[in-house]
Amino acid sequence: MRYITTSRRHFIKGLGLGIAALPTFSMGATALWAGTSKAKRKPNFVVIFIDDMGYGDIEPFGSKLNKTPELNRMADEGMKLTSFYVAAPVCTPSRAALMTGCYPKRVGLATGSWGVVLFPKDPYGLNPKEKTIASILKDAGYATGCFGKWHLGDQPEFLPTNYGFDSYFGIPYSNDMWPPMPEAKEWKVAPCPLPVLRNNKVVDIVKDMDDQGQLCKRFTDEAVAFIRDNRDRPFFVYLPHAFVHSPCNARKEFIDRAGPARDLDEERMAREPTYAMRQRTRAQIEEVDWSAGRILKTIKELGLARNTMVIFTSDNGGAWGCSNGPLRGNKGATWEGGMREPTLAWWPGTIPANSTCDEIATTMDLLPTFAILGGGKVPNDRVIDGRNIAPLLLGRANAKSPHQSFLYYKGNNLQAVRSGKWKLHSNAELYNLEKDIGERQNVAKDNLDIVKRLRKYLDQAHADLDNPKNCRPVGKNMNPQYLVPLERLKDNQ
Ligand SMILES: [Ca+2]
Repeated sequence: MRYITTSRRHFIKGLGLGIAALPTFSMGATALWAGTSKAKRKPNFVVIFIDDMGYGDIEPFGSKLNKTPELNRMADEGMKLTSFYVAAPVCTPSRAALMTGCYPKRVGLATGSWGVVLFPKDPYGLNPKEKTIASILKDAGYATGCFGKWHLGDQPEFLPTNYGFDSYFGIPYSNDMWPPMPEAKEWKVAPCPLPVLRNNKVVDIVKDMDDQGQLCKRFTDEAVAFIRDNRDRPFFVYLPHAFVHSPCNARKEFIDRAGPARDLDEERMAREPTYAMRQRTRAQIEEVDWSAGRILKTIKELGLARNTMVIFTSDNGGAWGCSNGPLRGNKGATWEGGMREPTLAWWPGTIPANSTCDEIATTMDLLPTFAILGGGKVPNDRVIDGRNIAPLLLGRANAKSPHQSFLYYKGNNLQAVRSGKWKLHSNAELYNLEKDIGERQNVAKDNLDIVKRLRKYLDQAHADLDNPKNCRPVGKNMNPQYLVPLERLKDNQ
């Protein structure tokens, strides 16, 4: 773990504790904040989850194309996590892992019923018997809200209010699952409308690209209102943006500001839509930067900054139009570019300012970490793959990753494992990520002992997660229906 020394000092000072007085986490991480003068109540948690944004898409992670001043400030005031992973390189399983603290295969949702993700009217959904971050925090007295793209099932029993969310406003699946997309013809579903829901009720339809461009603002407005309404009690806000997933559009001011890609003329952009996509993606990235800034500003205005942890990350690697920086591969791949995410953690006075953590951490860790910090109960009647990363986030001296190994699954297929700086692919390629973050030089033949050690992790994972007894069943609805009757499609076109 690498910290900037001055930040560490600032952190200790912020807690009002000397190094020797820092409690150990075996006492319970709650002791760390409960003992401080300003943090008598439970901390609030906010997770801003971007869709399809890549490792190199924001300035704190090296973007030279996109302007992200709000995220720059968030990084200055918080921690940059440079080895933070999602547990799948596409939407649905990645979200299942975040919500449950488990590998997607563990909860039966490594894929949709017939595709790599859930599609409209899919009979599968996250099993409502799963405990989620929201249900655990709700049981611990939190107000809980989800504002944005869900994508863990669109049947009524699979919507967010069944998993511990008091409030929901958003779209039930991806924003490209709508009639105008040519791919719709190839789906095993009718070209169905893209509905907007409030709790379990359809309240609007995303009809055109102008509507698409408003989604970031609408979800942000809802999240801000929820935070204001619940300022006097602990809250958990999950803000899974539909941006920057295709079809890409943003509000006009962001499109105008992005302009044509800097190194390309307009004629070429018109000729090659890839470049137009890049410009629109840039506008979207700059709008989610605005969104993050608005959330942080609201928290500061309400005087809650020293009592609120905000995590900013993405659900999988960058797709078309995005940048994965130095990483190899992109969305859908188990190369680093598919699963390592540009992640920031912010909690002024508690998470050390302007710090960087390169230890392995994952979205699965947020469930146990939030449960412990929020006085909730980590389920002990089932396997949870995530671990408490509060020691990393809070800057405990010499804190190490709680993961001996991290597994890279593509659907139900185990394709790689990382332990420390080493990553072994199932085809026996070995990379030293510390020296070779781009996975260019296979060093297996010079490190046979390392290959052997990591191979054991793969064998253990097969023995564990290939055994159905160690996995839980997916939720199923044997008579799935479209959320919006198809006749309404004509009314809205
Ligand atoms: Ca995604």
